[in-house]
Amino acid sequence: MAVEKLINCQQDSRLPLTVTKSDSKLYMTFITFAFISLFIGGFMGLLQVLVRSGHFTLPAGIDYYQVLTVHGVILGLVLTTYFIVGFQYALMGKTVGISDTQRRVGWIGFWVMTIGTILAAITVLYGKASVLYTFYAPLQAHPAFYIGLALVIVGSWIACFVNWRQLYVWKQKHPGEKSPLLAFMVVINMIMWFIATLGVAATVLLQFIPWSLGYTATIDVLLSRTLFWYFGHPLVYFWLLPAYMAWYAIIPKIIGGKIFSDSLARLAFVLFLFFSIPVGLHHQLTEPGLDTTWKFIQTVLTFMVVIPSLMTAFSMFATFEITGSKKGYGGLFGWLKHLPWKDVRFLAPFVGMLAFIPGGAGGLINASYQLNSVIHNTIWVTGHFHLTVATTVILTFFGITYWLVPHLTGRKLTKSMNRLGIIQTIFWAVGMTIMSGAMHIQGLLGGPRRSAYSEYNGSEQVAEWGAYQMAQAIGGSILFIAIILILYIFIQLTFFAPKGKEEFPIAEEEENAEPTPMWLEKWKVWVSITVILILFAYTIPIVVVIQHAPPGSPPFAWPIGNN
Ligand code: HAS
Repeated sequence: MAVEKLINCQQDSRLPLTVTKSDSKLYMTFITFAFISLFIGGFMGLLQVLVRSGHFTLPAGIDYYQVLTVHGVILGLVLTTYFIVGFQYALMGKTVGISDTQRRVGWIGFWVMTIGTILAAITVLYGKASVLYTFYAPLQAHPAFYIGLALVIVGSWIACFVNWRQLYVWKQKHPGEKSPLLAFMVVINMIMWFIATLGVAATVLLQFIPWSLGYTATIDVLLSRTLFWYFGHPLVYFWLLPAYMAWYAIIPKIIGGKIFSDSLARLAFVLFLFFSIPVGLHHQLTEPGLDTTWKFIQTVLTFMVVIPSLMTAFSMFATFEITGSKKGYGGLFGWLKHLPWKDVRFLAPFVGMLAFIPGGAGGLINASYQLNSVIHNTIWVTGHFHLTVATTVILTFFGITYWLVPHLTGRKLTKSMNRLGIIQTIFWAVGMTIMSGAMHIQGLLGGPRRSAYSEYNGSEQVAEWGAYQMAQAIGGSILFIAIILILYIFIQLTFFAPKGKEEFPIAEEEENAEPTPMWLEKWKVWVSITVILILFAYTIPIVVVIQHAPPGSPPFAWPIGNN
């Protein structure tokens, strides 16, 4: 049995490693880029809700869809990817270390991503790529938009390779030891990201770029959308998993507790790897040309990916309850009293957790095949993802910012900044409750998404939409105030807060915790199962789509076939 277990090395014997100035510079550059994106994207969001209220017209002939594209691309793709890569580098650096070469390669990744982002941004700003963040064909953008996106993906792959290498080098030096939990989680997230982005890279390189360059006259729309959603759903877990890293391994330390179960946390992440990808058809349930059997199979797989989130909820409740009872708080809800409500490092992620209860429930509704026909393409879906990514994930990212940024800049989170952070969290929660709630209701009344002109269907319900659109404008304006607040806090923590030492809180396991089983580190097995599941869920649907490609639109263009 002993062979079956890894040495259950307590993390405090080797953690945390120190972060050098050069390390901080790399991590902070990614995070700063994310906050600049938040300002630009958030401002576009404000313009959108104002336009949709019907009481505001965009000045100087600016196009609504241009604004919507900037909002989606810069918040959904740029902010998230930069923050996640920067945060994950910090986690890896702190737990397994980063070498000079790895840091240098990390910088190459940054510049590749940034050149790509600038290229894509220029096309959008010139009005040559108003195709939204999903860039559905047959909407066509300037080739530089797709080339820019491809570079962002390649840059993020460089980060994948660096993170994998970091753990590999550590493993060589620590034979027989289990990898630190946070490093394990980062590596899983990056494996998932790499496999997922192969789909979007395929459609961009083989379909969109040749088509936008004029090598082909048409494009196979269904194939492009299927490849996009092969990537699009794991994209949302790429956002979620770094938040879960903080919930599992950082929040327990902040509340004065221990990790509930190292094994459970790892198992949840392995399940995310398996089930995040073979589920993309649940975004295409209303789409003709895809067989209903395969849609149903992917619906079932979608419900499998709910399980690791339920495990996470269980784990969080257990952490709170055990920590509370150790501090002497008894009774069914006594644990609630011990939580550090006045510590914004805890409060912001906790509000994110609360938002994920309705956010996750909404996801289950979306995924329920028949119910999807009620909400698909309505603004309900926009409400759903503002609760999940724009509340659960982003509030956790803010919670991380409150300690990570001062830790990296050698400053302190002062009492006044902490208080301002609490106000920021409240503004965010209130603004989002109003905006997202109104979006959900208007969606149920049939209000469309992705559209500035919501009066088109002429039904009786349209009259009811006005109030909800106004509520969205109010909620969105409160959110914009919250964005200004977090930017102010970020600037303070980066440049002006008093010098000092801020903790990098990494939780430990219980002293008498059961050793984590050896099999949880069987990387080759996990990747093989993931690939088998993907091949099972996608081979036949994609073969059928290619076989039935419309005349004159080859599935893949140059160099495979040029019409
Ligand atoms: Fe989703 C559409 C299904 C989760 C984001 N989703 C979207 C889109 C985005 C998005 C961006 O099946 C729009 C894409 C587009 O532009 O078209 N989603 C799901 C399901 C889940 C889910 C089943 N989504 C997310 C997450 C996102 C995200 C996470 C971002 C981060 N989603 C869909 C479907 C569509 C969709 C369809 C397509 C709709 C259509 O027709 O277009 C699940 O992963 C949800 C599982 C979550 C739970 C909740 C667990 C709760 C926890 C909190 C515990 C709280 C604690 C605190 C501990 C089961 C972990 C408690 C304390 C107390 C005191 C109470």
